Amino acid sequence: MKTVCLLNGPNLNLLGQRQPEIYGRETLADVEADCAKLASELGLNLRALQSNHEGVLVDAIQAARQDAAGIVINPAAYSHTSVAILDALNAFDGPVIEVHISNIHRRESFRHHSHVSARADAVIAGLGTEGYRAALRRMAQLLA
Ligand code: CA2
Repeated sequence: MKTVCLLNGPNLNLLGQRQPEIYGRETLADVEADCAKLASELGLNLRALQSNHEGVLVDAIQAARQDAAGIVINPAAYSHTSVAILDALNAFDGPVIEVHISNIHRRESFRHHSHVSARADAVIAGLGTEGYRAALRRMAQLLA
């Protein structure tokens, strides 16, 4: 069974606890559990990780080179700043799907550019937490 890595960046551990008008009411645990269930329905294995630390995310992307077929990533604020995460994703051979819960293009201008989008096979923004499940469905198609 192919493994998909679900990576979430800084502050997404607070999902469902603050700013529900922007990020919704689902917690990260809810998102990860729903994604694990959907992944198994799609014949995929899910490995989920959230970190507030850039280097931990880089390490997880490097580790994915060994055993993951695809990566779904919400790099959160690192989307807008991290060349290190982009470089790590460029060293990964499989499909990469970038997810943003909010529509970053309707927000402050510093959120409009994502370094990760230069590598992503697809970018989802503004679907709320449903974006993660949409990404997994597309990932299953790309890996079929
Ligand atoms: O819309 C997204 O998914 C973002 O990646 C979320 C990031 C933000 O920096 C990006 O520009 C867009 C922020 C994640 C913070 O998540 C929180 C969730 C609940 C409460 C507070 C923060």
